[in-house]
Amino acid sequence: NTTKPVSICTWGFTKANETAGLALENGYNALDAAIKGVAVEEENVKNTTVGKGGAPDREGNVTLDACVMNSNGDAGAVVCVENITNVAALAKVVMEDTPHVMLAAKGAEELAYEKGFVSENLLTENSERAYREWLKTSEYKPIINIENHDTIGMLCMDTNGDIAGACTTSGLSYKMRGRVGDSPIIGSGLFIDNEIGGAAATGMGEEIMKTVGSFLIVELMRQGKSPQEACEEAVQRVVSKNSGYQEFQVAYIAMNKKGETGSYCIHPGFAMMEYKDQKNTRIESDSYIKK
Ligand code: SD4
Repeated sequence: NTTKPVSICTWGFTKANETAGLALENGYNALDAAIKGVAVEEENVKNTTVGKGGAPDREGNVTLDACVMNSNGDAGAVVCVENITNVAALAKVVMEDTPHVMLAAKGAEELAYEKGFVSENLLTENSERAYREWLKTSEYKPIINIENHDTIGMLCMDTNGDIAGACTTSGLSYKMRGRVGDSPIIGSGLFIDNEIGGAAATGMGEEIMKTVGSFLIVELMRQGKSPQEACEEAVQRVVSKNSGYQEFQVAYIAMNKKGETGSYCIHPGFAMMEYKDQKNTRIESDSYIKK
């Protein structure tokens, strides 16, 4: 008994998730709906962790990371890309129009222009002001705490019951130049296996990568765990491998082939959006550390 279509995403991105949900209702396939959904946040200059308006690295450059995965198991990713807002759509171009899975920096940017993407200044006045403020102390604390992150990972199941997803971010604020987190790494920030389901992550990318979190969740669902149980076990894995877990946030969302969903995180404060039965609902996530 499968509910479809379904869309879920990290954080309270009401409009992004609704956009994806409505696109699915209108017959979009799962990947195109997810890309359309996350584009809402890529274009939202108030979101300082995704796309245009994203916080720069510690030298003042906004560099974006994204990946997509479709229901055939094809994947595309771009890392450390400047001047392009819709990097999830660019990741799809890498997947479809090149023989590769991942392109970095200038090479990805050049491909974007070749395909008609426009160059934009991603550093908004507000993020430049915040950056200048940060420069006064230049305290390099590459720690994702509970509030200062808003990466969007999205999982969609279309009316055919096929699952795909997208994940897009500007990464850690004031990161080292060239630093890439989990979000564009297939298996870490996102993983889809259309026979089983999908998962996506947000939070401290280094910890998510070291435990290959999204792949782990899909494999746990393959073994029979529910999306909720699988997210819990993946958070448990991070916690058991790093005794410093009190200091950073990691959060996961997951969906299986029945359209069942789950989410879990280390610290209270994480939520996901779920579009199901034509309703778009915010679901507060349970956490390893209780309030
Ligand atoms: C990263 N996981 O680059 C991302 C950061 C994030 O909301 O999720 N921010 O490590």
